[in-house]
Amino acid sequence: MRKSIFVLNGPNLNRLGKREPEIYGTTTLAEVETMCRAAAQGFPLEFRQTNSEAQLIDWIHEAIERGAGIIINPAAFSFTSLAILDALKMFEGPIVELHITNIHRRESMYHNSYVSKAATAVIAGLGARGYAVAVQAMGELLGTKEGQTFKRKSSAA
Ligand code: DHK
Repeated sequence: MRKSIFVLNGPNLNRLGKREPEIYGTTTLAEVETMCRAAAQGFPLEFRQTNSEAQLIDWIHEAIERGAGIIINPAAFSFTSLAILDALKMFEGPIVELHITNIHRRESMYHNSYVSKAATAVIAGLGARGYAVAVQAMGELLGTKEGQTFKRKSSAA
């Protein structure tokens, strides 16, 4: 049985589509999930959202046990949570950090993501379609021999 790709979403993303549509667009999280499942190339997909930092950490721990790869939009926790960074450092598979917006072009409080220190790759600024790009890339990576034996090098920090 193939391990799952975990797509984890942080706070306020449950309101995607209604939340500052001029910034985050009008695509709802349910529509994003549909896009992810269409892009999953046969990989089982766990698609979840929470406003709780502790729940996000528990899901990362679950992925450590039964996940092949993690795609995570930590939302505001990107910039505040060492606890999420520490949890991600325990995950040995590929991690794609995803932001709908280009966080580097936004206000300065959005510029420094702790999560990037554990991420294999970062996608930011593609809008909701970035999720499908992330799932497609993760599926391709995991589908290769390299992906199947993927062991993230632990970061120096
Ligand atoms: C989503 C959020 O909720 C914000 O807190 C981040 C991120 C940006 C996004 O672009 O997906 O700053």
